[in-house]
Amino acid sequence: METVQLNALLLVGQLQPGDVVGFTFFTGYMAMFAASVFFFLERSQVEGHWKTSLTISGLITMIAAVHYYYMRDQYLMTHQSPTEFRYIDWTLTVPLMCVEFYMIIKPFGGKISTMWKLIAFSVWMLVFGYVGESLDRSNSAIWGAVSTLGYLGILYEIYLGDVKKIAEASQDASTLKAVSLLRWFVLVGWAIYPIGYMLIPGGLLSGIKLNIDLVYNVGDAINKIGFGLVVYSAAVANSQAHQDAPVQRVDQRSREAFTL
Ligand SMILES: *C/C=C(C)/C=C/C=C(C)/C=C/C1=C(C)CCCC1(C)C
Repeated sequence: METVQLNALLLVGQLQPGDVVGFTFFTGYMAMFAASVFFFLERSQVEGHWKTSLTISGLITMIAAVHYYYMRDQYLMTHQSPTEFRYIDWTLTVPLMCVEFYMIIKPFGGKISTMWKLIAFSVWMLVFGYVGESLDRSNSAIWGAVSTLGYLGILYEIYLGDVKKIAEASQDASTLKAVSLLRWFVLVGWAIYPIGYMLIPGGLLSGIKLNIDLVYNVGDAINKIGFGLVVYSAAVANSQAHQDAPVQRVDQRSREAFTL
């Protein structure tokens, strides 16, 4: 018992040479942390509702940073997947990404019910994913299929449903660009997760020698930081467009004054 405790103590924070997965837990932690500081500080550079969008981007990476801190230690001690922390993190951050979509379309008539639909689909996706990955691993394929229905629901909403319709009706260049880029993250970036999930023994890709945490860690870095950066660049572009507008008006007025 004592040796177990001592070993546990010694292993905390110890990264062994060649531990690629452990490496990505450290990198992931630091990158999420740095991204949060960036998003929070940049709030002052943008206008109006974009401030809230940047706050949410910062919260997403901050929540992830805290969970990476715990996941990293658990992984180093046990060399097992920290599945519980992983799903707690996703349960908080994925709905916040749905809120980001809502925040972007809200000024153009986006409805709160659209946000709740997206959140409901994401909770469905994650609850059944967790059942398959932790509680009933021998049936992971079935639970994975059920979970995928939630993922498809999100894709439907953003590619064909409310989010698409309102973004198109907005005729606002930076909103359209942000929505179409964020959609790509959900279609391509989020597809990394079911691929990782299929590495579970008995899954479609279980024959492939690839660590599931490596896949999830790479997915998280792309999707949480990349997603936040897209929101950030839309925020900057939109705020600059707004700042330029009054300047042009003043210019015109002074030109008129001059000609009079
Ligand atoms: C920051 C974390 C993100 C964006 C996590 C996203 C997670 C998913 C899109 C997970 C999807 C899954 C399926 C579609 C089926 C198999 C089970 C999951 C939960 C891995």
